Amino acid sequence: MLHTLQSPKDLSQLSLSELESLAQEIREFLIEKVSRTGGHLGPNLGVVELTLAMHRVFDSPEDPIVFDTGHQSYIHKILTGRVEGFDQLRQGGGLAGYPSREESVHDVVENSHASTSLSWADGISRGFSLTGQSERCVVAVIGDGALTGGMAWEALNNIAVAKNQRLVIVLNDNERSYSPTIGGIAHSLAKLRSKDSEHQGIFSTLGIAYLGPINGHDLGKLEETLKEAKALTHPVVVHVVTEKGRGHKPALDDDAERFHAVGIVDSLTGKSISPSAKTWTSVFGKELALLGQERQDIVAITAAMQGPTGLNEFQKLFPERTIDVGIAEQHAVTSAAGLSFAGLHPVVALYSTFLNRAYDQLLLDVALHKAGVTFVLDRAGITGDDGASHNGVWDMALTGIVPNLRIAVPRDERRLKELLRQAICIEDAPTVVRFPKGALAHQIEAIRNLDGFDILCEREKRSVLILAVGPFAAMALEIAETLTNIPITVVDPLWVKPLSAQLLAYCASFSMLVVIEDGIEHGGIATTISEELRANHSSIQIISCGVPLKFLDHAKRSTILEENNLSAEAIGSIYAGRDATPFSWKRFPHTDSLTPARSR
Ligand SMILES: Cc1ncc(C[n+]2csc(CCOP(=O)(O)OP(=O)(O)O)c2C)c(N)n1
Repeated sequence: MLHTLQSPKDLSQLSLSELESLAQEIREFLIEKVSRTGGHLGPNLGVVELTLAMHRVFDSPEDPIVFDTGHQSYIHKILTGRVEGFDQLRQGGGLAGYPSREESVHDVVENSHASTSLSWADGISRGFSLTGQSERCVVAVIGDGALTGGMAWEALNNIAVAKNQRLVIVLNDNERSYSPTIGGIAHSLAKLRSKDSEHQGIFSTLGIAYLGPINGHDLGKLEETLKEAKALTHPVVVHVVTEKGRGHKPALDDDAERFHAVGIVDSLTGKSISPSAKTWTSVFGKELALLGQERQDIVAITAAMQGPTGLNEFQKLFPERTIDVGIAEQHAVTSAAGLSFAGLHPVVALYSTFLNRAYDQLLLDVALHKAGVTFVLDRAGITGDDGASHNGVWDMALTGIVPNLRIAVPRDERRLKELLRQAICIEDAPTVVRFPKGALAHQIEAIRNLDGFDILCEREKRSVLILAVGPFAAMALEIAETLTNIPITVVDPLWVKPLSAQLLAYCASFSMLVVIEDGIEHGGIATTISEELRANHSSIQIISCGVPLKFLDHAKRSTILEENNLSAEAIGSIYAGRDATPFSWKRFPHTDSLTPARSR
C-alpha cells in the first residue's frame, strides 16, 4: 500500500483497519530504511498514527503543518509522495533528514532548531486571519522536549490571548527529549497524563483551550479529537501521548535514548554496523570526568543532550554537578554566568550550531561580566548530513567578535586534553574549545613550540606559511609533503583568539600565508589575521580557505569539504598554478597598495 500513496488525499478512502495495517507497514519500512542510512528512528516510530490522523483531518498544504525541529517528519514525507526517496535519506542529492521547502509544498519550516514551531504557527495563523483566509487552519506539532525551550513559552504567552486564530498545537508527549524530559513542565505534563483531577494543567491556567490527554496510537480517537480541534476558531492544545521507538524492540530497550538518532545499524538488532571508534566527544567526556575528580568546582551543563555531548561519564561520577536544563541554551549560558559568580567553573557542552541560540547571553551575560565559563562546542565546522541548519560553521565568526573571549581549536586528542585543561584554568573570561564531528584526527607532534603556537613542519626559506586551524593540520602537512618543490611551513596556532603578537610577527615574515579553517570565511581567522597584518603594514599575500557564506545542502562532510575546495588537492593547486573550479578562496589584497592611503 505504501508505494501507491502519492498525496495525503489518498488516505481518505481507507478504512480504520486498512489504516492500521498501513501504520504497521510504515513502521517496518522505517526500521529497514533508516537502519541503512542512519537518522531519527525512535521519534518517527512514535508518530506514525498521529501523522496519519493529521493528514486525514487537515488539508495540507492549505492547512500548513509545522513540525517542531522537524526530525519527526519522515511519515509526513512518506504521505506526501516521497516514499521512494528513503534509500537516499540524508545522502547528498537525496531526501533531507528534516522538512525541506525544496522537496515539497507540504514542508513549511526547515530550521531543525527546537522550540520555534509555536512562533511560526502563531505568525502564520495570525497572517491568515489578517488576510481574510480564516478558513485555513495551522497545525504545530511540538514534542514535550521542545516545549522546554523558552521560545515556546514566549509564543504561548501570545497565543493565550490570540483571537480568531485557527491554530492547533499538537503536543506530542513521549516523556522524552533524547533522555527523559526534565523540569517543572515535564512534571506538569505527567499530572495531565495521569488525569489528576486536582490539576488544572498549565495550558488551561494560561487560558489556552486543552483537549486530551489522548492515546497517540489510537487512530479513531486521534481523528475524533483532531476534528474537534479543527472546528474551533481559537487556539487549542491537543495533548497526545505517544511511545518513542514504538514497535521496535531494540529502540524500546534503549533506555538512554530510545533510538532518538541512529547511525547505520542492523535492522533486526539495532546494533551499530561499524565498530565503535574513539571520537572527539568520547575523549572530551573522559577528560572532563578526570578534571571533575581533580577540581570540585567544575560543573557540567547540557541542554538536553547529555549523551551526545559526552557528559554521561561525568554525570555518573558527579550527578550533583551535572545540570540538564532542557532545550534551553539561552538559560544554560546565563545560568553558567551565575554559577561562575557563585565560585564554580561551568563547562557548557553544546553542539556548535546550538550556541547560535544563546549569542546575546554569551556576549553580555558571560563575556561582559568576565565570567570564567568554558564552552565546549562539539560538531563544530561542517557536519553535513543534517543539512544547512546543523552545520557548526558560524561559531568562530560569532565568538570572534566577543571581547575577552578566547578560542582554542585542538588538532588531535592530546591537544584536546591540553587545551581543555588550559581553558578551565581561565577564570576571568569565557573560553571556547571547539572540535568537529566524526573520527578523531591522528596525533601530530610539533617540531617545536614557539611562543604558544606549534610549528609542525618547517623549511629554511620563509616563503609559504600554512596556518592550519585545528584538525586541518593533517591536510596542511599533506600539502607540504606533496609539493616538495615549494618551501612550505605549517603552523597550528592552538589558540585562534586572541592571536598573539608573536604569531602575527611570525606570519609576517613569510611572503604568502594560507589559512585553512572549518568555519565561514567572513569574519573568520583569515579575516582577522589579514586585518591585523594590514594594520602593521605587512605586505604578505593572504589566501583564505574556509567555508563560503551560503547555506549548504546536506551531504557527507567529506563531500562538502571537497566541493568547497577544502581538500589537499584543491588547496595544493594554488601553488601548482592550476585554479580549482569553482575557485572560491578569497585573496586578500596586497597590503602594499593600502600603505600610501594609510600614511596620508
Ligand atoms: C535549539 C536546539 N537544541 C538542541 C537540539 C537537539 N535536539 C534535537 S531533537 C531533541 C529532543 C527533542 O525532544 P522532543 O521535542 O520531545 O521530540 P521527540 O524526539 O521526543 O519526539 C534535541 C535536544 C535542537 N534540535 N535544537
